[in-house]
Amino acid sequence: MKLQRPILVGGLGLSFCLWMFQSWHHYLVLSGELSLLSLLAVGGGLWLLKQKSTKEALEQLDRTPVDRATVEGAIALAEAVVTRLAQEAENHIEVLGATSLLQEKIVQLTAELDRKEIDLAVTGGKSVGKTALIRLLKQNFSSLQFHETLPLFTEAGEERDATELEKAIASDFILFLIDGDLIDSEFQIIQQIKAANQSIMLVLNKQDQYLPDERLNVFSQLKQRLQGYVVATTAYPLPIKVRKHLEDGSVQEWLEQPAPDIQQLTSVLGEILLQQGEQLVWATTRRKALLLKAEAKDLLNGIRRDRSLQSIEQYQWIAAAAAFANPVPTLDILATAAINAQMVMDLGAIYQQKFSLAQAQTVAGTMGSLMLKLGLVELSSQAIATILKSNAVTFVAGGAVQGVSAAYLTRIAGLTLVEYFQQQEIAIDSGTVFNPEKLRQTLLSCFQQNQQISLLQGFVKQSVKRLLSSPKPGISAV
Ligand SMILES: Nc1nc2c(ncn2[C@@H]2O[C@H](COP(=O)(O)OP(=O)(O)O)[C@@H](O)[C@H]2O)c(=O)[nH]1
Ligand SMILES: [Mg+2]
Repeated sequence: MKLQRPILVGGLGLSFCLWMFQSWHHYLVLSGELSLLSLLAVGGGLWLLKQKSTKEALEQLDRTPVDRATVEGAIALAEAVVTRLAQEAENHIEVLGATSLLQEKIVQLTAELDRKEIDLAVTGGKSVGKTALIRLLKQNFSSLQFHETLPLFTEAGEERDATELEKAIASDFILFLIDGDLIDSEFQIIQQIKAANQSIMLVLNKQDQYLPDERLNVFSQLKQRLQGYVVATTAYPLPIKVRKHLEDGSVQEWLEQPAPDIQQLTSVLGEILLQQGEQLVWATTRRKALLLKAEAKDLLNGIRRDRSLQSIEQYQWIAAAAAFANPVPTLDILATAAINAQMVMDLGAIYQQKFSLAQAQTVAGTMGSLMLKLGLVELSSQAIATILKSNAVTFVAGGAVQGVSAAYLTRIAGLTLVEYFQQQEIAIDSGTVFNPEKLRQTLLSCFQQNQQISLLQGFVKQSVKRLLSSPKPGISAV
C-alpha cells in the first residue's frame, strides 16, 4: 500500500493499526524523526507525514502550469481579435458598445499580470462551514481576498450554481468545502472547475463529527475518486461535555469549546501561496484572456455571418435562376450553377481567408463532389420534388425542381463554408490550410440541420415565389 496522501488519525482504531502494519516499511523510511511513541501519542486531528503531503499537494494541483510568456501570448492573441473586431464593427452600431468595452478590458489585462493580492473563493453546499473557515483563515492570511459564494446545491437550482461557479472560477484559487462523503453533484462541479484549468483544493470540514474509523473510510473513498488534493479541517467544533467526579461523590458537568483545527489547510495553503502565488495570478489572467478572445470572436462571427448570409442569398438566387431558365438533369446542377467558386472567394474574404481563384475552384469542386457522393443532391431534389407536388404548385413549369434544388444546394454550400470558417482560429494574417475532412463533416452536419421538412417547405415556397417573380432569363434578377 502506497501512501498517496496523509491519513487523519483520531485514535488507534482497527483500520489505523492495519494501516500501520501494512505500511510499516513506508513508515520507517519516511517518517525519519518521528518515533513510534510519538505516533501512538497523537490525538484527534493530527496529520502524519506532513512534509510529504505538502509536496504532493503542489504536484497534485493538477493544473497546467502557466508562465508569464504564455499569458502574454494569450493576451496578444485576444488583443489581435479585438482589434480586428473594432475594424469590422465600424458599420455595425449594435456591437460598438460591446467592442469598446472589450478594448478597455484588454488594457486592464496587462496590468493584471502583476497583481499582488490573491483572490480565494470558498464554495460548497449550504452550512458546510464556509463562513466559519473564512473567519479563521483571515487571521492567518492577511494578503488574501476571500469570496464566499452563495451555497451550491440548494433549491435555488442549477442555474444559480452555474453563476456562482463562474464567479468562483474567476478567482485565483478555490477551496471546495464538503462535510461528508462526496456526492455526485459535487464531483461534477469539481470536474468542471478542473476543466477550466482552475486550481482547487477539497476541504473536508467538521472532522469533529466523525469517529476515527469513519474518517479513514471517507478519506479512502475520496482518494479513489479524486486526483486533486484533499485536506480535513474542523472550523467550528461542537462543544464537548466535560464531567468531573468530586471527592464528596457529587458530579460537576460543564461544556468546553474545543479549539478549531485548520492546521493542515493553512500549512498547505501557505506553501502554495509562497511557491505559486505568481503563477496563480498568471493562470487567472490567462483564463480571462481566453474568455475575452472568445467573446470578441463571437461578436466578430456574428458580424461576418450577417454579411455572409447576404452574399449567400445572392448566389443562391443566381444559381436558381440559371437552373430554372436552362433546366438540366438534376445531377448536373452542381456542374453548371450551384457551387460557385466566386462565392467561396467572397465568403473566404469575409473571414479573412484568402483564396486564389484556382484554390476557390478546388474548394467548390470538392464540395460539389462531396454533395454527390454523400447523396445530398439526390436526396434534396427528391424531397423538393415531393414538396412541390404536394403543394399543388403544378403550374410551375419544368425547371422548378432544378431551380429550387440549385438554390438549396448553394445555400447548404454557403452555410457549410460559414460554419467551417467560423471553426477556424481567427486568421490574423490569413494563410490557413484547407482541411477537406473537416469540410466534409461540416457539410454533413449543415445538411442535417437544414433537412427538416418544415425548413425545406419554407425554403421551397420562398424559392418558387422568387422564381416566378423574376423575369426570365433571370440572372439579372438579383
Ligand atoms: N461540528 C462542527 N460544526 C461546524 C464546523 N464548522 C462549521 N460548523 C457549523 O456549521 C454551521 C454552518 O456554518 P457556516 O460557517 O455558517 O456555514 P456556511 O453556510 O457554509 O457559511 C454553523 O452552525 C457552524 O457552527 C465544524 O468544523 N464542526
Ligand atoms: Mg456562510
